Amino acid sequence: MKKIFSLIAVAALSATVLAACGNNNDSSSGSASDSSSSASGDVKEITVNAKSFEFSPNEIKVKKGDKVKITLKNTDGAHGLEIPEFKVNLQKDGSAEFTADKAGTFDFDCSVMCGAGHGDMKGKLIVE
Ligand SMILES: [Cu+2]
Repeated sequence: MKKIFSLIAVAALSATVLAACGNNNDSSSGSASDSSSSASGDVKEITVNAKSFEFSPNEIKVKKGDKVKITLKNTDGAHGLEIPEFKVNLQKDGSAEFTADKAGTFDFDCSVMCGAGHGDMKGKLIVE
């Protein structure tokens, strides 16, 4: 009887080790492909149009690790674009680049006092 138990124990142990190895391989190959895709150097170019008193689009989605080039274009009035989390602050038409190195939802807003609707000029940058 004892021999059978030890055989079962050995079989269970090796099965666990094999399963653990399999899991490790899965996760390491997964993260390897993740890092290679973010290291590909792609720059996501996004143009945000600003008018009184609205951004278009007012929701931007990027992937974590993306290099983002954001361009502000004033179509009506003089507005700015500020993303404090990524130290972006455009105060007139122009571009800024940053790396979306953290996931989450971050607010952006107008950084130039542009009038009555200034406080309503808000948008969201979503990094997934
Ligand atoms: Cu404003």
